[in-house]
Amino acid sequence: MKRSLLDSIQSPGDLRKLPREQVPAVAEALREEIVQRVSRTGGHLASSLGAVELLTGIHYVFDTPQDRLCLDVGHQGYAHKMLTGRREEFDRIGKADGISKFLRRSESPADAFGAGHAGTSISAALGMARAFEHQGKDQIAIALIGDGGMTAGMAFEALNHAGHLKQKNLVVVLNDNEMSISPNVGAMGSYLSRKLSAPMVRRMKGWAREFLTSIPGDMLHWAQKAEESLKVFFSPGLLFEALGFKYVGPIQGHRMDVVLETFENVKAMLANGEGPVLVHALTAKGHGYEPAERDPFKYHGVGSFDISSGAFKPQKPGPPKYQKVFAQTLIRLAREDERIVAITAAMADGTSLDLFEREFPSRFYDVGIAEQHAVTFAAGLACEGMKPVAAIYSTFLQRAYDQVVHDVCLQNLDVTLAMDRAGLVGADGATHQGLYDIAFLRALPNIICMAPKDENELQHMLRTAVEYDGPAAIRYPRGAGFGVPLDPEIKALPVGEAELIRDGDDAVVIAYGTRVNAAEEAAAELAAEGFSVAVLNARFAKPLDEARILSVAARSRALVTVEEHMGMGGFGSAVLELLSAHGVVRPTRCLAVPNRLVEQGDAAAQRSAMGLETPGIVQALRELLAATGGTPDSRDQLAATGGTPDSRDQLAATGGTPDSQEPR
Ligand SMILES: Cc1ncc(C[n+]2csc(CCOP(=O)(O)OP(=O)(O)O)c2C)c(N)n1
Repeated sequence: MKRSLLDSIQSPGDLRKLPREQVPAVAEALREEIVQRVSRTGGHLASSLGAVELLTGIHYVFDTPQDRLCLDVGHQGYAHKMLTGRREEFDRIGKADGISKFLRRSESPADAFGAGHAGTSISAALGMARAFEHQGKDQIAIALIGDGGMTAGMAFEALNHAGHLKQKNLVVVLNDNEMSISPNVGAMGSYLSRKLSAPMVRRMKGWAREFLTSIPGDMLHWAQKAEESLKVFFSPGLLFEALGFKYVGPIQGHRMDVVLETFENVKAMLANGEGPVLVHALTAKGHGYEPAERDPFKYHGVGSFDISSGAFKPQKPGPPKYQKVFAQTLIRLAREDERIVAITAAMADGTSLDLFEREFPSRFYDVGIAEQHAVTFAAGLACEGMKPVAAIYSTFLQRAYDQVVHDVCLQNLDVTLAMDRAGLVGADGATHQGLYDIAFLRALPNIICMAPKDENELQHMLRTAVEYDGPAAIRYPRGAGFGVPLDPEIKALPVGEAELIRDGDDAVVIAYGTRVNAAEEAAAELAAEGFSVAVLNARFAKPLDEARILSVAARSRALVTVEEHMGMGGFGSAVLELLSAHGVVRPTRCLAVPNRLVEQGDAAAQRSAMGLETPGIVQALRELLAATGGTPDSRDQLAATGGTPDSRDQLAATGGTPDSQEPR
């Protein structure tokens, strides 16, 4: 790579050694390098280009990392990463052992706060600012948040609190590009809109100021009132000032000179005890790279692309994505039932609900980055007889847990939660893993939880969920399905009924969701060795098909469960709880994600390493079968533990029968 001005910058301290006149060139070099690097690796292009000057300005003016910088989401932070010693590591961004696409405290001391989910930066920065005050330290905390992030309720909770505390060492920089991933939603966005803050407003404020200085003293009071009124009517800062912030802006966020001057003024304001301060910067997503500027939505998160044309590498045609099957199914169901409405929290494209919006614009809601509101809004709709389907990534639903508990499940409301990106998410890493939802949902009253084995079953599950009169959750993964044919007729499945895919009595694999396919392959492999292994597609983690599970377990020597979820509290745990409640003891292996932080990496490789693919299941079965007798037909160990393949005694003693159909 050719020599760059950035070569001399390994830390913000190095940046601050440069004369002020050179800072615009640093911003330019960063922009060029972001385009270069992301064109090879993929990543968050448009957001990062839009924040180059703001990040450069913050690091130049403030004493980072002593002054703490908290980035909201962290996806806009590539310039920050490059200015803090991680430039050479970009080739492994999002890859196993590489740098994160978001922020991790463990990655750099410059990442003051870990991030990946939106709306957290102001709360975290306020906590830090407060800690400095407790500790008598003279440090500043800065939050950089987008107008999308600002639609998160948490951001307002933090602003409200910061204003109340009159937090003098806190700066919030609002990076306002009028975009979330897609165009931002809501009154807040329009309120901040540059149309309101147009030059006319500034001119009027200027006239007011001139007027103030030209009038005699006794009229000053009235004139000040007049200026206040102007602000009231025209300034987008009114809200922030009402919340107790000094509002600075709107400034042009791509004019490096303006950005530097503004931050210097803000620093002086803080020194003068005038904090907290909110800087409102107007920016353009994708700024400086024409294709991204023209279509910032398309270039929000990209794969590799050709810099000169902006063209992406053509994708190999493959099976349809779960997301598309989900949206197309919902469209079909909505054609039949006008009570169905669809809700997304700023992920219309990611969930494919943009397809639904096209056909049913008035029955589609993008609520902004507001998962909590999305769930309770759905609850309200359900109270009045609508059938809301909220498609929320598994990881983002975590934020709305109490809303799921208190507003949906406790009241037994007819809400469908479509949990997208359930399971391992690959390059997005730890903050985005969908690995906890079975555990956090199955404990709740009234809700039913299901996971399809493939994209065809997803269709049927969606109908099942929508027709079920109560809360229903479906988890399905990111990306392409298996390419199975889609049944033309979409049928509701019997709630709580598993599907016996393959019978056998040496062992049984009970698989949940997309692991069913691997379980089938494993059973086939063992069949070639003379073992007969049953495969049960559980379909439901709640209610479990208790009768069927107890029946297959009772006639097997060994049992394996498999799921793409944390082992603790997951589907396997549910099966073990059932077996133990009925005294059915079988050597069991629960194949699941181990209870540790799962970082970014190739999802398929991670699955293999965790034993969740066919070889892992085969190995678990072999080990269990060897430990319970070894030969295909030996049942001795089973007999020794009190069970026989055909004995139903234990079950009968506990009131269950293998074929009983309840509870469903
Ligand atoms: C709680 C949560 N919900 C959804 C997302 C997905 N998401 C990532 S970036 C983004 C848009 C952020 O918009 P904004 O803050 O304006 O930043 P910009 O990309 O416009 O710079 C969304 C919705 C998330 N990270 N966290």
